[in-house]
Amino acid sequence: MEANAAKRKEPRKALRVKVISMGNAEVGKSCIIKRYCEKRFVPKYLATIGIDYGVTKVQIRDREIKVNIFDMAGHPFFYEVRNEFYKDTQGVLLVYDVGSKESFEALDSWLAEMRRELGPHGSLDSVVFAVCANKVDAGKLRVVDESEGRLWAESRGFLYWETSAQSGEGIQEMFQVGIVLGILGVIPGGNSGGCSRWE
Ligand SMILES: Nc1nc2c(ncn2[C@@H]2O[C@H](COP(=O)(O)OP(=O)(O)OP(=O)(O)O)[C@@H](O)[C@H]2O)c(=O)[nH]1
Ligand SMILES: [Mg+2]
Repeated sequence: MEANAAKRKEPRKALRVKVISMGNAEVGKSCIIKRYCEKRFVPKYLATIGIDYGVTKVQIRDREIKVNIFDMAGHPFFYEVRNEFYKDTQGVLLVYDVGSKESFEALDSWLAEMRRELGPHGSLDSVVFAVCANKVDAGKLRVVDESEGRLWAESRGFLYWETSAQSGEGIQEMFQVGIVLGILGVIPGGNSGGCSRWE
């Protein structure tokens, strides 16, 4: 009886999840993360050098989730730095710029890079991918339309979101509903006290 009472009083351990960002340089990965974590937008381009790391907390019912975000540089030059960070990833922001066909066509090579780094024993099956069609605010400059992006994502079993780090469109939903709830759905033990693989 007493042991049970003590157990009930113990604060529940925060669940930790690991999320990475992937996509060509300048598509807006860092701005999406900044918009979500700091609710602001920086118009000036500041290329990520290697990797940026940050952690943000999300409350899902009575449970605190610590979302550890590794924001990767998209420039090919940083390949050697990026490849260390793919393992144990649970959620991926896979970002392209709707004004750049090249960034959309590069999505497959980003998946290939991740697959290659995880090696023959790694698997993408339990990873949650949120494809972000970013910069939807840019209006007439758009060259990749929604149906094309959505088809690419859904044919691979990925979630698709139209986002703008500038206006904030889609960002909150993509993170909360797409990434965090998506990950909790695939973690063994879910949000009922099981530990993330990363702990
Ligand atoms: N109009 C518009 N511009 C954006 C949006 N998101 C990002 N940008 C701009 O695009 C440029 C690149 O943004 P970043 O977030 O630094 O791009 P990144 O993908 O992190 O680039 P790397 O770190 O080099 O891989 C910056 O000038 C941003 O202000 C958006 O939703 N709309
Ligand atoms: Mg960046």
